[in-house]
Parts: sequence; structure tokens; C-alpha cells
Amino acid sequence: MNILKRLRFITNFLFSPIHQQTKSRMTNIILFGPPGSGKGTQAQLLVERFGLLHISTGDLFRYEIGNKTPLGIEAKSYIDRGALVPDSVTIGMLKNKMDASPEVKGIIFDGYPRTIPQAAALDNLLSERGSAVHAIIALEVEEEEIVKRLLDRGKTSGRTDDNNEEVIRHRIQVYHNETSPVFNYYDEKGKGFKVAGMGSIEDIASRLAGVMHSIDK
Ligand code: B4P
Repeated sequence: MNILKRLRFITNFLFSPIHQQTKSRMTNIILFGPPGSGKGTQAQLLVERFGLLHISTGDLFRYEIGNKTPLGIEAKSYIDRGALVPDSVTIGMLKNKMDASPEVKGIIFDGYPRTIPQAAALDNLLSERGSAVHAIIALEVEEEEIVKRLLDRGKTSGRTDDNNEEVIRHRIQVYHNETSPVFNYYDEKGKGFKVAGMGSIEDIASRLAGVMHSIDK
């Protein structure tokens, strides 16, 4: 990680208007990366280690799908073909989840935001709570490794979006076209960090913990 970027991040965090007004120590992190990059896997470990709330929009959609709610039925039609669920649906669901947990030390956002309008909505929701996104951490994984991981998971997960290579490659394309600009959106504010997402789950967790400690200083 580049020292200049780290300094820019710390300055930005300490002297942001929100931080000066509230001295809020809520720590909000976006875990970012393509499908299958290990966001869900690593978010679980970060939650155990740092005591933050984990919000995975993918998990929220799968819960709704499992209960056959109208939201779940609508989301399934997009997820099955590897498309993003529309922002209006996703943002409303995220707001409900955040409203249900007003008193938290911080949040790890996993799989959200996936578009610029989702990022803008998140900034507003956090600002209403006197807080902000403090960092976006991108897991970098090669495409062939992603396809392998997701096809492996598809053998046992029952997830319809994981057992078809064409759908998986479409999800990766959607990530490049619609989601990857979200990293730059926060990086321009000095909040972007990149972590190598190849290797053992434990090694990646250590790299992420290193970034988390530097953010928390
Ligand atoms: P998500 O549930 O967010 O799922 P994901 O991108 O597939 O997975 P993730 O990166 O979390 O991978 P994981 O740790 O599980 O999204 C599913 C769908 O929901 C989207 O395609 C979209 O349609 C919809 N959706 C969700 N959020 C949305 C939003 N905000 N807006 C619109 N639509 C939205 O890891 C994958 C596999 O790799 C696992 O089997 C794991 O065991 C394995 N693995 C992890 N780390 C590994 C490692 N280091 N080595 C080897 N294997 C590893």
C-alpha cells in the first residue's frame, strides 16, 4: 500500500466535516471485488475479528428468495441470469436493514454498492447517521480462478447463478461494466485500498486485517 495514499486517507478521515462534527468512531468498510473474489468469506472473518455488523445484499436477496417474498421473486429473475437487481429494489432493502440495526460499531458492506447510484445512496444513508464510508477494500483475483471457485461452489450450494459458466462469465462482465467504477468513486476521495485475493483464506485475512488496522489508527 502506497504511503502517500495512506496519508491522504488519514487526513481525509480526520478532517472530514462529518468526523469533525460527530467525532463518530463508527467504522464503515466496503469489501469490494468481482463475484467469487472472497468478499463473503472474508467478511465473516472480519466481523469476528473487529465486531462489526455484516451486511451482504446477496445474502439478503437469498433470504427473500428462500421465503418466496415478492421482493425475492423479483430479485431471482435477475440473479438467475447473472444481472444486477435494479437499484430501486436494492437500495430500499439496504435501508431497511440499516434501520433495523441503528446502534452498531460499524458495518462491513459485502456486495454493496455495485453501481454509482447505490454508492451515492449509501453515502446519504450514512450521512443521515452522522457517519460515512471510511474505506473501500478491493480483493484482486484472476478471472480463471473466479470461474473455478464459483463452479466448485455451484456443485454444492444449490445457487443457480454458480452452476453455469456462461452466467458466471456474464456476472464478471457486469462487474467490469457496472460495478468497477465504484472503486474509483471512493478512491478519488482517498479511500481506496487493494489487497491480493489469491492464496489461502488465512493469508488473505491477514492482509485485510493489516489494512483494517491502518484504517483504524
Ligand atoms: P453475492 O452474494 O454478493 O455473491 P458473490 O459476488 O458471488 O460472492 P463473493 O465475492 O462474496 O464470494 P465468496 O466469498 O462467497 O451476489 C450474488 C448476486 O446477487 C449478484 O450476481 C447479483 O445478481 C445480486 N446482487 C447482490 N448484491 C447486489 C447489489 N448490491 N445490486 C444488485 N444486485 C446485487 O467466495 C466464492 C467461493 O470461493 C466460495 O465457494 C468460497 O469458499 C471460495 N473461496 C473464497 N476465498 C477463497 C480462496 N482464498 N481460495 C479458494 N477458494 C476461495
